[in-house]
Amino acid sequence: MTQSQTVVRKIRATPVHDFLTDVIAGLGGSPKSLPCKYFYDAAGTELFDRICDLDAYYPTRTEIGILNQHAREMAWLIGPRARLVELGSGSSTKTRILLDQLPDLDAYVPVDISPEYLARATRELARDYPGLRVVPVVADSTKTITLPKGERAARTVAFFPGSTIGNLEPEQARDFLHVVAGLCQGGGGLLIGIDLKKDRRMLEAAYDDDQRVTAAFNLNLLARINRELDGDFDLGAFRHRAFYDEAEGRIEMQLVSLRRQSVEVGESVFRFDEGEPITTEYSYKYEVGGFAELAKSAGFTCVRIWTDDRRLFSVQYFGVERRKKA
Ligand code: AVJ
Repeated sequence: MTQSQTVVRKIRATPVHDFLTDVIAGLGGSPKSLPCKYFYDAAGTELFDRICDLDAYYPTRTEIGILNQHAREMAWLIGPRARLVELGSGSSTKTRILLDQLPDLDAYVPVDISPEYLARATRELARDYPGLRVVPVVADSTKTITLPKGERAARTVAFFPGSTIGNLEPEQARDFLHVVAGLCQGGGGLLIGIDLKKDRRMLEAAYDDDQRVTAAFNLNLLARINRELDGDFDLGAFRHRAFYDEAEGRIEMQLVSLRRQSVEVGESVFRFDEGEPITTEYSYKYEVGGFAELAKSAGFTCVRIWTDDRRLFSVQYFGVERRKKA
């Protein structure tokens, strides 16, 4: 294989999670919960793309604005012959802004939980960036990340846009960052998008839009359980709720049972009281410096922080010391 060829590795269809096991554990718990990673089937992915286009959902366009404005500086920090590993790559839209400034990348390694999404993004990138080596990896990047060997690369830089790290509780986020620091040790780095704390009204409007797209996105989780796990959720008997928990610094999304009811999922039965919530997602918001502190505690050094004029969102670049701290 030469560097100038576009190489698209075959995507392995290894199961990355056990949906049924996680649903039974989550609905059997008290309080009830479901992991947010299961939002992203084909229907959920489409709904998420619509969320990103909503006026009320400021993170996507704000982050894209920051990337557009500072892409050259970001590319300079990423440096020559780097291997760019994107965690939760989705459609790779934001990556293109960086790729346009990185003609000498060693490889682009998109890591995503959805094989379908990954296959499409890889095809489209291969078409638009001839000469770019694209090495897709199907994985739940918040669990274990096993990367192909990258001995040709001068360094590994992780790209984690979208404030997706906000789904993790700060302690899990730190553990995750520590793993990423391990991947990027030896002069690499991390370019990460972080949503910022702000006015409650603006936050809540972003997660409870009046076009009800986020509500449909949330409820699709129950529809997906019905489709894939032989569930009998009555979608009309649950309501989307999203609120900012200021003490915890996070948006919490729930599906609230509108009545006392029982729901079957495969062989299991779950009882709900009227008003009982299922927590479906946390989305943590950070202070600019607060996140940098968290990253430092995971072994990173803060190099550069960019924000928009209104300080709604930030993109942060961290380096990793040559020798990883324990
Ligand atoms: C993809 C996790 C960054 O938390 O803002 C959007 C997901 N949920 N609207 C977020 C989401 C509801 C999103 N992340």
